[in-house]
Amino acid sequence: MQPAANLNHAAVQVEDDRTGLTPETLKRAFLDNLFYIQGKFPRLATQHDYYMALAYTVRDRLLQRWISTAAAYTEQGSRTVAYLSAEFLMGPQLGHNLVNLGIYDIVQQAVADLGLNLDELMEQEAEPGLGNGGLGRLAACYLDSMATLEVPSLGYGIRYEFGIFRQDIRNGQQVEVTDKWLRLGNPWELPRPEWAVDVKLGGHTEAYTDRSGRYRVRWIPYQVIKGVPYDMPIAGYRTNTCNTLRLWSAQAPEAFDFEIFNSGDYLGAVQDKLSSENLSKVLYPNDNISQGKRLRLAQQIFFVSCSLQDMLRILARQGLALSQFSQKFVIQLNDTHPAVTVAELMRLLMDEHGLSWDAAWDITQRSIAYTNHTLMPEALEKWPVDMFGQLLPRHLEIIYEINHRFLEQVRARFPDDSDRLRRLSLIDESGERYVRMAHLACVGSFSINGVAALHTELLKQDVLKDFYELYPEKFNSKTNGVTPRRFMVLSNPRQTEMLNRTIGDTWVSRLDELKRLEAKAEDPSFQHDWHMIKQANKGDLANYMAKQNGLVINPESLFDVQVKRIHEYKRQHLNVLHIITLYHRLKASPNLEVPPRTFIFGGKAAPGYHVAKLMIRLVNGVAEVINHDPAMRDRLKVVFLRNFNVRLAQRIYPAADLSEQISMAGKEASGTGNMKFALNGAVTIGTLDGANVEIRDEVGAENFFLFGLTAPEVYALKAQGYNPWDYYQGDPELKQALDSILVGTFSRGDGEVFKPLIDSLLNWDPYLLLADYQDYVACQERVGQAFCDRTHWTRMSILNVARMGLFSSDRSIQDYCRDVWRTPAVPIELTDHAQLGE
Ligand code: NBY
Repeated sequence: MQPAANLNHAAVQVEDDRTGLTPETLKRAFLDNLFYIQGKFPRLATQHDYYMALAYTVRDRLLQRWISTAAAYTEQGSRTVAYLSAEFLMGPQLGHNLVNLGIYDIVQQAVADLGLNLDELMEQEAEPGLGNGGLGRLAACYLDSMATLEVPSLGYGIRYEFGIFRQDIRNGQQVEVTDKWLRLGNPWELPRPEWAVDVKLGGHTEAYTDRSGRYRVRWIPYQVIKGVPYDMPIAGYRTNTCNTLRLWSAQAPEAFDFEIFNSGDYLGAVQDKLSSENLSKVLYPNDNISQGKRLRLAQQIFFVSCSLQDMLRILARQGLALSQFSQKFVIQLNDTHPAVTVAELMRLLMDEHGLSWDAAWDITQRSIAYTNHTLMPEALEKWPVDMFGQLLPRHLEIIYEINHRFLEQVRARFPDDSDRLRRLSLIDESGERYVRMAHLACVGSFSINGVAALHTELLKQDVLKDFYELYPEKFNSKTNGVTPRRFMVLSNPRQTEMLNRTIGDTWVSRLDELKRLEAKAEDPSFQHDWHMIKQANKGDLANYMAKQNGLVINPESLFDVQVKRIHEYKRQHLNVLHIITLYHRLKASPNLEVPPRTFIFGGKAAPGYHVAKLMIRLVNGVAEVINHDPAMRDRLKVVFLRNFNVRLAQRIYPAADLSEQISMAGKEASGTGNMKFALNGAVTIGTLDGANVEIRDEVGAENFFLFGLTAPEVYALKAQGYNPWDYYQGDPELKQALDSILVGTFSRGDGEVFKPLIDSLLNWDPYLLLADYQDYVACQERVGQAFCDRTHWTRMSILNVARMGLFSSDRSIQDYCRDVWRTPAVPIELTDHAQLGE
């Protein structure tokens, strides 16, 4: 369509008030946005109005890149990564965009000239908490790295109206509060209603013969839901690339309620509209556990179908044939949450676009790659066949057909091995029948990867052993990484400034250049400055803890930190057993020489996970006793920081001395918090689990506090018959710690509160806390001694940072690009696409 000729002159100037980058144009744009978008003038404006005005000012400066990027990808038909994830834990956008655009300082100045404070404005932003933990945050780090490396990519997910709940602590217990992050508007999104699509649910299927006499299937749904895309810009670090995160919001389709409207049931129609909108209402707050709820499955098919239809639209729009799908797109499945992609792509290609099974299967298998994030059996998603068939009758048929053909192949390869067939089947038939989503993902994809070397090995040996024997060529390992832009430059400006001064600023996008710091590790004046930076960061966190928790914290004390989701396998309660032991030791021997310590915890428990909630209560119970004991003043403090989220994480990592990574070996797939701590100069105490193994290899065993059973030792101990009671009876300090919890020392004398937690430890202890306790406590003694030698500790801290270059998400993405995606970089030239009529 040609635009009206007179619009040709409506070009936006590149360097004008909407896009200019001088303090003057920034200030003018800011005031303009305050007036014309927020509808406020300074005397009436709130801090939030100012935040919004600034956010729009920054967004305008992204649009030139965003539009140029979209245009380049369209014109060049660039191969694009479609990153499908039920979660994107983006965190606050303003600061991160300022860093990536390289305008942090100038905007800070412009804002200050107007009498405002940038930190205070950034505090106004409601962070998009559209994820639970590691998996969702990894997706966000990967978007940052793909944009930075100029890799064409589209993130696809769900625009949850309520993200992860806000955690309040009342009487030491977690209370969940809904996260209404969109309440005051979201300046970082653009709705794209013109690209809305329909998604079918329920109903039944009918076979028919088409005009050419071919067998076809038609799906008559019970319900149709409209998906409306909202786009968020993803700017690369100092590149022109600005990719897109496309999140789908569920709505009732107009045509649907119109029918009911004609039948006179207006209120019924409105009800239907409400129920449709429920689909994208709330993020399921579980990590590493699958609940098997119908609404959750509906969310999965919803965002998967919307995203695939969107890809097919883009393909057609670029004039490419269906057979070119896998040249244009590579779909990365972030765990099995989007695994129904395999069946939905088949359905779209066959039922909606008329392809044959073989043609559709060829495209599907060439396009999809699957990342596994867990070794926890309870996290492996499976759906009761009945529920699946009621919601997705056509997909169930397709899955049966995939399974039939798949098992034929297995039978040919392994004749007379019915046990293997049963283990490999997409359907679990051991009792109630289930669809196994990990199996669907393995069969439907060309690549299967774990997220750390150890994790991938354990997948091959255990969880996905049969698939590894069948398809060894599909398996590969991609160790996770984190973005240094958010987790160093933005969150730790002091350390960043010192690094820039010492080795220049190119490390931000070439993290292995941190190596050059090694030369400084022995330099006393460098060590002194390094130490002072850590002290300043600790002072900031101490002030925050004073405000939040009403505690006086000594910034000279060892900040010993465990922040992550609360889970038994992560063993926050092992940390607590050490604290109680240290407490008992200090009570018994007041002259004991140990450095003062501040134990800091943070993390959310899934609302239905009672033991995890008890673990939070235990931390707070221990905190209450220790923090009120005059004998512990200046020696021990225990702090639980409420509502751990991306923003709080950014405050905590720079202030940590010791990073607790103490999961039972063989359970944490990778961990990414471990990387964020080490990149901010914390030393790790950890087990040989997940990426800890690789971190220790990189930083050197002498700069890492290792303890605990290894994964093979864990299996051996369990195989020989583990009895926690033996450890309890055999170690007086352990017994004393557990007994003190049981008699109510940390629950105001109530001996019932923690009984379930302690009973489970004494009778079962699936995560071997009691087996690892002694080694952990001994290792913590070595930590305490090392901390007392400031020079030694500072040297370890410097070397940790210097040797962490491998753990940039840029490296992870380069590995995916090389081994899995085969997506070349596409540099973007800024062109004046605001010019209409071209
Ligand atoms: O993914 C985490 C792993 O535990 C961690 O070791 C790894 O570093 C990280 C990134 O690879 N997994 C994780 O965060 N999982 C979830 O959040 C999650 C959320 C929902 C569900 C399952 C897992 N679910 O089934 O609903």
